Amino acid sequence: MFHLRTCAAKLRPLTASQTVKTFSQNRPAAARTFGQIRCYTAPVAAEPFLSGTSSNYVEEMYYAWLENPKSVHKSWDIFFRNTNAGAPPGTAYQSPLPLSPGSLSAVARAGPLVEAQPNVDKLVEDHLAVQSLIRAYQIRGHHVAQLDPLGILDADLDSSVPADIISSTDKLGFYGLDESDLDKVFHLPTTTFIGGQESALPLREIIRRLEMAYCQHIGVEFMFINDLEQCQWIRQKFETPGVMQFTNEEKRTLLARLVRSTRFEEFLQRKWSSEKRFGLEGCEVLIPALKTIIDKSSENGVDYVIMGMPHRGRLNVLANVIRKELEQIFCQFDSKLEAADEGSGDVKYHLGMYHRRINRVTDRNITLSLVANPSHLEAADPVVMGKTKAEQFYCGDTEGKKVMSILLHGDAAFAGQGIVYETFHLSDLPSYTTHGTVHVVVNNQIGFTTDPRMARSSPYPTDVARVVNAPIFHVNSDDPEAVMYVCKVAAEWRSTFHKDVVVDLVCYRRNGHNEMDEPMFTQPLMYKQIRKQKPVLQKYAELLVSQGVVNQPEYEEEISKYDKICEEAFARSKDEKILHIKHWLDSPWPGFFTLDGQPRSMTCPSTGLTEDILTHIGNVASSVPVEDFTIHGGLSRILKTRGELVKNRTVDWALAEYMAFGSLLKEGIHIRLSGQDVERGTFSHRHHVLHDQNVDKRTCIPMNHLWPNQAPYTVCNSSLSEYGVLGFELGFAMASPNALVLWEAQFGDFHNTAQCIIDQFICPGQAKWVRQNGIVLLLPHGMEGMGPEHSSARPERFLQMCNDDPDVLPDLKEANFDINQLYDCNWVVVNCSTPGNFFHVLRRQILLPFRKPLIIFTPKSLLRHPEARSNFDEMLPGTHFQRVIPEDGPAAQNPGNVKRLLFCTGKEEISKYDKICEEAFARSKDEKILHIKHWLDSPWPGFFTLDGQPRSMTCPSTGLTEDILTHIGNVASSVPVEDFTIHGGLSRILKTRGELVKNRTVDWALAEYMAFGSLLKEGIHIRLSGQDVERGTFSHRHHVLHDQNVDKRTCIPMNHLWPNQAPYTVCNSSLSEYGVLGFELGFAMASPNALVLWEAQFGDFHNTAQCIIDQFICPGQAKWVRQNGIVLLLPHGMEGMGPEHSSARPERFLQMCNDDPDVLPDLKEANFDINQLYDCNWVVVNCSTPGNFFHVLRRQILLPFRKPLIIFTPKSLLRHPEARSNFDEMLPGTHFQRVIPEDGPAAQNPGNVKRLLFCTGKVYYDLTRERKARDMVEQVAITRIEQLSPFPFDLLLQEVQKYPSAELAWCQEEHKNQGYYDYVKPRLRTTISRAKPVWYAGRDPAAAPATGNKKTHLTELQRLLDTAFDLDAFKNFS
Ligand SMILES: Cc1ncc(C[n+]2csc(CCOP(=O)(O)OP(=O)(O)O)c2C)c(N)n1
Repeated sequence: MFHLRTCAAKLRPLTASQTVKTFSQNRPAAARTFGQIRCYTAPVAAEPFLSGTSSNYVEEMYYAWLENPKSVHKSWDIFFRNTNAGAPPGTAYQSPLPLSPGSLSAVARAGPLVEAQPNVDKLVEDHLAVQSLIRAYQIRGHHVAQLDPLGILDADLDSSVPADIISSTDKLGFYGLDESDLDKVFHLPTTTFIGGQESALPLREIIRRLEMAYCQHIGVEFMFINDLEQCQWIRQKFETPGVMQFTNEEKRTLLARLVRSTRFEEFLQRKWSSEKRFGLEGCEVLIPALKTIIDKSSENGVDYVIMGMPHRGRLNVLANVIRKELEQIFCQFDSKLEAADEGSGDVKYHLGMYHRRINRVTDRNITLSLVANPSHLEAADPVVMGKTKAEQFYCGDTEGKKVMSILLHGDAAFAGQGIVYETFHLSDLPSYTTHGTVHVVVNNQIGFTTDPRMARSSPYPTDVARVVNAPIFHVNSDDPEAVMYVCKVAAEWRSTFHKDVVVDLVCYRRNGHNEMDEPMFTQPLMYKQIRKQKPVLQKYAELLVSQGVVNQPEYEEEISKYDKICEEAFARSKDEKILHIKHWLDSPWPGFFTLDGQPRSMTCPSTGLTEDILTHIGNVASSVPVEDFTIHGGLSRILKTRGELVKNRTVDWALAEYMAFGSLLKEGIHIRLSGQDVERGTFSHRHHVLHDQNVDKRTCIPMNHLWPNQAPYTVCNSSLSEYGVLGFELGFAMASPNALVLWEAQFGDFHNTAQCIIDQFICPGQAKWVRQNGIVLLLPHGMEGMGPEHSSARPERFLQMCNDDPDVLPDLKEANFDINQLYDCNWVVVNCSTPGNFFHVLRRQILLPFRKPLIIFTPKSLLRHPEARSNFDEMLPGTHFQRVIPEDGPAAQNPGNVKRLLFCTGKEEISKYDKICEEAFARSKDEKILHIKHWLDSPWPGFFTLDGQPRSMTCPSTGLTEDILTHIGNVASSVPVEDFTIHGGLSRILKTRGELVKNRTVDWALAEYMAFGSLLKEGIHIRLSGQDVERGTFSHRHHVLHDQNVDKRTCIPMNHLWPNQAPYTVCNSSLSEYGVLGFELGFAMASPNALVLWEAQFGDFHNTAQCIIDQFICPGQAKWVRQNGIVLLLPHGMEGMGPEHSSARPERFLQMCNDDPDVLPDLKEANFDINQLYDCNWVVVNCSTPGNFFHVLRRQILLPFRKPLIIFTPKSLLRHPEARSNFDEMLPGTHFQRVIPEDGPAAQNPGNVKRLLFCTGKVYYDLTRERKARDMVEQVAITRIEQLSPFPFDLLLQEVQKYPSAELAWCQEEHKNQGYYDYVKPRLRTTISRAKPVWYAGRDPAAAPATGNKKTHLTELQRLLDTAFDLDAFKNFS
């Protein structure tokens, strides 16, 4: 879209003589009042005292009043106020008071009366019109600013010009003005600075200056800000004429920075042309932009900048902003680089950095830290904020003058991810504010393959920032000087107001999402334009050469100087043999470890305390340590009870926590406890903040009155965000090992809305990023009849993620066994049954010589349970945390008589609370039957029988006739509309598809096509939604074709399959998993006759929607009798992509299946397989062939009931030449194979088979390749489990029985505590009545889902294969 340029361009420029000397010229420089502009609307002529001759005088009065109401006589003030307030004609005037000296001076200033102006109303109206015109530009000027460097898009997604912006002279009519008014001079209101030294200008010039300020390459969005002073500040920065001037020196620095940014990407492209690097091309200006923000902030006193950023341009930022040595970066491209220390080696796009250096512009010290980040976009936002807050806290920077944060964002992620909003809402909370973050958006107007129109509903991607009144500066990134200017203003804004600000760099992405990706498939016209686009460096260099600021040889010299730096670093990088991940630490903890990074000891002192200390803390905890402070009567009673406990040398839960905290504070350890309602405690047991009942907002925190010179205690009720707040506290805990940072969930189950922080940072943080962290999670947990919503913190999930091996007994005699175990683990999980033990574990957390996250399941009823008390004796010096509390009753006296040893953890069985529940239950007995079905929100009329049963318990064949397969195949490989030009690369893809169809074969994409296409024929609506699903993340699907010649013309062949077919909806979603999965679940609720699928970009991203999975999809039917047939497609597989992209966490889905691993169902039951499906809570499959994928999709609809279906989908198999299925596998009579048995030579002579390997999914292809290479096709059989849950006991029993002499082994690529093993092993053992062991061949347990080091990945894979085919591998264990 090309905006109509506004009329000022057509108007004559203002000449010197036109700067008219007006009546107002002699007035003193405006003492601007910043008051709201009042509208002078009353018909003035109706006032009795107004006549032609006085109107000039009135006009003068009016102007004087506008500028300062006090400068005119009170009577005039009242008059203007009244008219302004809409007083009817004749009523605004009130008799003047006697003239005061002040008003006389106003009269005097009016000077001699000049020729009468007949129409004072018109004059006033025109002035008001001009005022609203100015205001219109201030509010809406950005909508017409030229922000898109490509000149074809609208940054605000709207091509229209607002009615009140003067895009042609006829639009003056909107204001009651016309062309003849253009040369009239208007007085300027106090709310504009366009006049500079002038206080009046001709209209023509007013419009021109407004255009210059608001409609060029900068679009300023700020008029929503409630604070007038801040608005004025911004207006002054952007409106003052000539404000955007740069010295030649500044221009040369800018050019040099652009050279570095541009040439760095070019260098990488030259050296590693087939490597992904998520280059910055199209937004090279980011580097000078960040440097400007840092320079300006440094000038204003900042000496520590903490940054968080996503993939785009990360390497460039590391190299040119943080100044990581180039060789350290270049060597990361060497896949053979070995890791010297622990850590995933997935360095390039994820690891952080910490660097202290001199800022060359300000000559001051500056420390820069880039926080390590996972692939989950925006997840690092709150972490950066938390770290910033901590650094501010530790250096006493209470106003954020020394430490600040900069967050970088992509446009799609900024708009899509809810965590952005949650983080903004922390920005002004007293215990969370970092006093302003500068946000920089790399707004390349695309998210992977998705257009902004499909990715957000707001005009700009930045609108989320408006909720906190942050100004937003949109800027065309092809104008480097404009960019520098807004960056300077942004930095000044932060240092002036200490509030967030957003710089929106409107740019483009020169290549595909990564350098391997073809963007023309989906954005043909945009990319045609991009191909023509001159790089910004070239443009700017030409400009400076033309201005004589530099000459061509100087420019070329600058380039070759930097190229040489790169080349030399490249040569040096070849010497780097070993990767020191520790060099990539974002938060070193100086002094905590030895110089070579080891703990200073491997012991932990006693965590006990002297009686004195316990008593002192207990006394403070049960008192009000300030004068004249009235607490609530109920609280007095609570404190009194506490006091009695202390007297009796006992503690309950709250007191135990008090003692732990209070004693650590004495030892100089800062404690920070944050979470929803933590100050009082969700269960009203804590009361760490006392509230004066008489004085509003007067509070007292006794914990801060414990000791002289104690460390401070921060306890803070948080906002209602788990994701944001847990991320923040994690960041806080990162900054120093000498603080105990705790996050408490309101109930434990709410942790899943922060699942991403747990999965991506807390659990694997050390393994991925060599970064220890001692954060503590307090998760209230316990089955107390509170229902599914409040009972469980899901301990199983935390335990499954522990990195220890269940099958390996460690050396129990090792010195310091317990401490070593702690040192080796990824996190510590505890569930205390006594307050004393809770006290000890909290103290141990700090007294340990290293840091590990600590997950504590905390009780609810035990908080008040009379037996859940500990004696001081359990907490005295010499005592410590008891990992196991042994039996100490009579059974322990006569252990020989004991018949059964019960193990348990946490809450004891019989509690007072249980009794309360029993009583309530007894009362509820009058209600005889609860018909939950009466509470159904979406009945599916006709789908079930009248009594809600399935209409059958069978499923027809899911096969199709050859005709149907061929027809769908043909459409899938063609363009079914006329005159439609597709991309050449896509033509080749479709041609290959056509050949597959001719050969009666399908690959993954075709199999999906056939499943969808055939269901559409049968009247089933299909809806596929998710990020970039139209093309497919792996560019394999291509369900939407894009005409290469006509903008936005698309074709969906799937909708051209059959006459009267059901419609197919395929839609790229916004970058929100939580929102979109929830939406699709809702869509699937409405009717059972639609196949609704949500695809994750990569399977691991499902955890930002964990709440939808945990609360709705998994237990929906059990909780709400509501079936749902939603399908989740989760790309999964270990392909050396690193920890961020490998795993969809199958173990988590399998762990949530409701079948019992120890119970063998009745295998002879009729329709066993269908009954199993009917009984399960969801179905989990991992197909190894396209044909089976086709069948399971069709089965989903042909089943007579609905269950959620979780499919782990492959990545490399999409193009694997062996991952093909023949039409024969899809013909009528065929069906989904829950198990695919061995069908090679081993199956011919099953008696000879020595080993039966079970596996699922892609690893099958690795196994068969290896088996062939080792010539073991006779000895080893491979059986694929395609439907993991419900577990195909029946078919697997047949398999095992077929190979009587075979050892059984489970093979998986995933780490041992992940994948399928924990689910499959006990069920396989149940199948065979535990007659044989089920061995394991695969990776060891781990905290992170994969290594990021290619070499390690391949070594691990080979080890897996070696174990699988070494027939002696398990000998030693038998
Ligand atoms: C939470 C999350 N969901 C999905 C993805 C997959 N993903 C990677 S990049 C990308 C597009 C990002 O677009 P944008 O934010 O505009 O940044 P750009 O790549 O254009 O710089 C997506 C969806 C992700 N990394 N994180």
